[in-house]
Amino acid sequence: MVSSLRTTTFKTAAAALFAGTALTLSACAEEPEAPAPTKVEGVIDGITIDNARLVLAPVEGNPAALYFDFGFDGDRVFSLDRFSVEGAGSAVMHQFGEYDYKVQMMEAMPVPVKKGDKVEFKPGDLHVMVFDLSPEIKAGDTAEVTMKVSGGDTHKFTAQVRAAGEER
Ligand SMILES: [Cu+2]
Repeated sequence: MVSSLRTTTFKTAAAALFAGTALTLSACAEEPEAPAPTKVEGVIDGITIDNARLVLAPVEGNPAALYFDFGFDGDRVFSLDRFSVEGAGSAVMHQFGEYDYKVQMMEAMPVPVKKGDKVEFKPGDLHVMVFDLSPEIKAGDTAEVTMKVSGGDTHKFTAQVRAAGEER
């Protein structure tokens, strides 16, 4: 009788202690200054972007093309699939391929990335087609690009806006 009472008391105390710990943890997680390890909004550790340029179409209103040199030296694996450009209606990853007996561009499959990989988005190859770009965005400006990888993390970078006739 005595021993079973002790056990009950112990269990209750343990439960209370556990509840207390859980409360402390959740309160801690809600504090804005709680350090989130190596997690910065809009930055994926290990990604480098070089030579980013958004080349406008010769005819205003036609889609622009985004090119850049992508590198990754982090420890995770993911794939590149979704892009958005500030001031544009949509952005779609394109690749050239043969379709209907003609070489033409089409939506690209997600590109898997691991440590040490480099991917060149370049003319005649993988690129991002940018649709419904605001006419406010002119050659000489910069454009804000957001890359959303599998898993939902984003990496933001800036591209130089170039006129159709400039070097691609
Ligand atoms: Cu394209």
